[in-house]
Amino acid sequence: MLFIQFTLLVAAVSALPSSTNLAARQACTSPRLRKSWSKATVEERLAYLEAAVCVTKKPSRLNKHENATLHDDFAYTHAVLNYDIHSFAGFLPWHRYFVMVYEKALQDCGYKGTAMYWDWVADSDNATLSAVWDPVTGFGGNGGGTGNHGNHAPPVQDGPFKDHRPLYSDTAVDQHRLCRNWNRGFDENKELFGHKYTPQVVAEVLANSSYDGFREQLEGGPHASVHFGVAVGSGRGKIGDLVPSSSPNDPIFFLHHTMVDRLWWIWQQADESRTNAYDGFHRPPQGAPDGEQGPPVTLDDILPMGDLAPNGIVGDYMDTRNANLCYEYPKWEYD
Ligand SMILES: [Cu+2]
Repeated sequence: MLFIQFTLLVAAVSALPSSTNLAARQACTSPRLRKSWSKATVEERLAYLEAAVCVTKKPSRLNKHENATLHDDFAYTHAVLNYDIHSFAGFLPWHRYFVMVYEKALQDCGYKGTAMYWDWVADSDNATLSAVWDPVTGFGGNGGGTGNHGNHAPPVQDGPFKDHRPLYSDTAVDQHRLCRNWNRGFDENKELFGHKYTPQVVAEVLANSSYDGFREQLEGGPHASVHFGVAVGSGRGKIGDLVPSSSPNDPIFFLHHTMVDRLWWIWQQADESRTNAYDGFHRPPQGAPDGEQGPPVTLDDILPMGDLAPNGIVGDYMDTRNANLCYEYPKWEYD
């Protein structure tokens, strides 16, 4: 009898999130609409860029290195956690939280808007022509110029980040100019691998009925293709900033991941039961034999954020209408 009572108590306790953030799970009253960069006004874009430049000049919170800025903290945090935040279910909620931490950093720099996304599905026909690459109302274009850039791809030549000097490559101190190395679409490829994220391809990814099936195809397909399309020019040159684990070095990272987040939101919107749909397995410890997997994921899992921000809990980052997120996106619009 005693044993049964104890079991019931344990069951009741474990039904609650392990470290409840009940305030976070209150619904917000008026969610904000996150916009596509190409549909924002010029004033909105310039306000975003001004704040993004401000983040590259603000002092570090982590204080790992005397030259580090707040922007470097984002790259470092992502790099140091690389193994724990990619290639499993936690990829989507972790990056949702990470974009939110960045959105707050922009707002601390006086920005009044929300995160915006690069709609690479709409731009997939020739992503090099996207509004995001504009030298004045965007993030500047491809790397270029002459000279020796060591291990790095050619530096970005124009736009508000042409003087941005990321401190890290992966987790190593290696200050360099922001660099990109666009895939120019030779052979069977479209520019920036756009054939990997057309409306048709992405609609197929969205057709997955299981959370982790959807996550795996989105992460390995369109998400990865954008990283590689911007940074590795068909593997024939040196690697730009958007590919190593320090990929937040390139401020376009946050617009890319806001688009990834939007696609997850669109997938969740298709059925009410998907708001809290979360399944799959943790990764095994690093170096474990091939084929091994970690324990099943749960909504109580921790989203580690290093010293950049408090750790989160997956369950707090599932519903974008929770008070701690409080945003929504335009729906699927490519048919
Ligand atoms: Cu990532």
